[in-house]
Amino acid sequence: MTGRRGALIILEGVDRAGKTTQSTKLVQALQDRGHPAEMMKFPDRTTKIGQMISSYLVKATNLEDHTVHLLFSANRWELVPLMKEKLEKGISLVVDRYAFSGVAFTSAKPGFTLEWCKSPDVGLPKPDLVLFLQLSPAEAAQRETFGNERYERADFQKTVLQRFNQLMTDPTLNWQVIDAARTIEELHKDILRHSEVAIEQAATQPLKEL
Ligand code: DGP
Ligand code: NA
Ligand code: NA
Repeated sequence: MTGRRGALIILEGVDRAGKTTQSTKLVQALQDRGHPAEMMKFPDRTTKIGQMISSYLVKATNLEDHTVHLLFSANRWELVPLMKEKLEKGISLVVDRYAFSGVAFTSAKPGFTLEWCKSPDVGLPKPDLVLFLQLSPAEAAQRETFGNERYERADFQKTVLQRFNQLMTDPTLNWQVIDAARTIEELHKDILRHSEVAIEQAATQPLKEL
């Protein structure tokens, strides 16, 4: 009775790259083409842990940097049983941010190594595809101005981008870099093409772990 499993597809990138718009369009397009698909996003601000993270991001509370890193990771872990259940049922998950944001954002702070930042996420379901929406700091600056949330500063985002570039050298992951300076429709076409390939490949492969 083992049917096809769904694919775990992640969208990553610096803030303002268009991840949320593209995740929404991708889920719709996959469903229209007969691939069961659902959207998720991290941080998931609806859980108790997610509410602590949200309060930190809107600067209503301050949390120590290691502590908040572990909370972001815990927020991913608390959704793992649900993610596995859906993937096993054949539903592909399109996820707006994952462990890579966790590592890139925390390791952009002084005093954090990539290795320390990666460790709490070891064992999470491994993505079948990581789409990196690439936007240079200059291009990002031409978009709407940043909001008031923590991390929404050009200098910090520049360091985050450097960290993402380091993470992309991992050959055990299927990273695909998408030029996010193009139109919404152009990006969408590329993203859909990579996703359909990943869905076909995932169907015959066991889900691995980070
Ligand atoms: P979003 O809701 O996608 O705008 O994400 C909120 C902010 O939190 C955004 O600046 C990216 C950052 N972020 C996302 N995941 C993590 C994480 O795991 N750790 C840290 N430190 N920051 C994260
Ligand atoms: Na944001
Ligand atoms: Na977003």
